Amino acid sequence: TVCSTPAAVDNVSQYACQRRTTTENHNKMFTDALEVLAESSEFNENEGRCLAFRRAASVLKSLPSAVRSLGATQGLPCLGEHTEAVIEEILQFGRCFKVEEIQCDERYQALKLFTSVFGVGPKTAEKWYRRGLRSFKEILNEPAIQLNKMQRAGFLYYRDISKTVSKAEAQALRCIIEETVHWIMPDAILALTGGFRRGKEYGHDVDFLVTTPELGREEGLLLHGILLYCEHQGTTFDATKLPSCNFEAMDHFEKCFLIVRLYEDQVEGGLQRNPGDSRAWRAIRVDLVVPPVDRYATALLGWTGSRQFVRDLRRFARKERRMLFDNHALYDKTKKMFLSTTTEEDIFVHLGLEYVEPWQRNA
Ligand code: 8DG
Ligand code: MN
Ligand code: MN
Repeated sequence: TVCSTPAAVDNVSQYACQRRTTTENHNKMFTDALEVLAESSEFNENEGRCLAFRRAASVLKSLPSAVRSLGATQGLPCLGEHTEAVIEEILQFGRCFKVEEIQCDERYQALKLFTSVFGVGPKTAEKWYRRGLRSFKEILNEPAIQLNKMQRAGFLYYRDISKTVSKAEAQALRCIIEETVHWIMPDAILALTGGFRRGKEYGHDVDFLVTTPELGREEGLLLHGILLYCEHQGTTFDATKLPSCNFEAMDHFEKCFLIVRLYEDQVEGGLQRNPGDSRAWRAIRVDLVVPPVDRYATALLGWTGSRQFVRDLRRFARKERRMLFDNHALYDKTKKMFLSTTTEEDIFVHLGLEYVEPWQRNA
């Protein structure tokens, strides 16, 4: 045989929630390519293909070493023939021609650029592309285009928020938000979630969960003083409507999609700045979610991500356990009852899964 499968690669689960995936990706060359293919499928509204490429990339991210031959991928789940072909091509030529073709494609480039603006999703991006628009300048100079409040802020702070956020910047924001939240409510609980909770060094935003020890007091918990922009969504959560027929990705908790100002002297080691920018501050994207305390664990698991990890946790619950899991609750369809979830560990125990630490959820 050309290559035997290393022992550590045996029995890789098809579910990301049964794999341990750190931030150390030994197969970035392959996963970057697969993510371009996934994104392109998404732009073409081919959800099945998009998911297949994302699953394949996620499996490769979990491997303890780099794939050096096609034989090494033998027995791995979720690698379809398209993915195999991509891996083979990269192994042979160091690049994938299909990926390069996509990256040169005018439509892909435009949709990627447009969706990089805060408040612009694939639908809006497609609409602008169909109108013949190709650049920000063309969009901003087109009188017929009505930007909403979120998109206007997205363009206004584009330079800053399209740049990564460092761990030090996230930490500084945590202190500021903590101080503000505690000033309003001294016993409030604040948790850093998202990529930074998973141990990532850089992120595209900073995600927080806020709640109060006493149920109900979290209602209307508002922030003042540091907000440049606030896309506020009041709670639409209704416990009597659970379990919802389709346990969804989006949740009903009160939340804010923010852009906040962070000052130079608030960050240890200073700000990440654009060249030539001498301002004493930068704008940063922050997500703030306020679940009631009895939903804290499910919300924390959902908002810690990664997206792929949580997606597979839901799929595992549904397919393997006849349970429904989302940001609000864990429901057992066989017993027809909600399961008590005080901590993340409880959720893993109910699902019969080994606990996976946040830093191992980078699927
Ligand atoms: P990054 O910001 O460093 O790029 O990575 P991330 O922190 O993992 O991604 P994110 O886009 O900030 O999302 C963090 C988690 O929040 C992710 O698992 C998805 C989850 N999430 C929900 N509901 C919602 C929602 O309504 N909007 C967004 N943007 N994310 C949500 O559970
Ligand atoms: Mn994030
Ligand atoms: Mn976020």
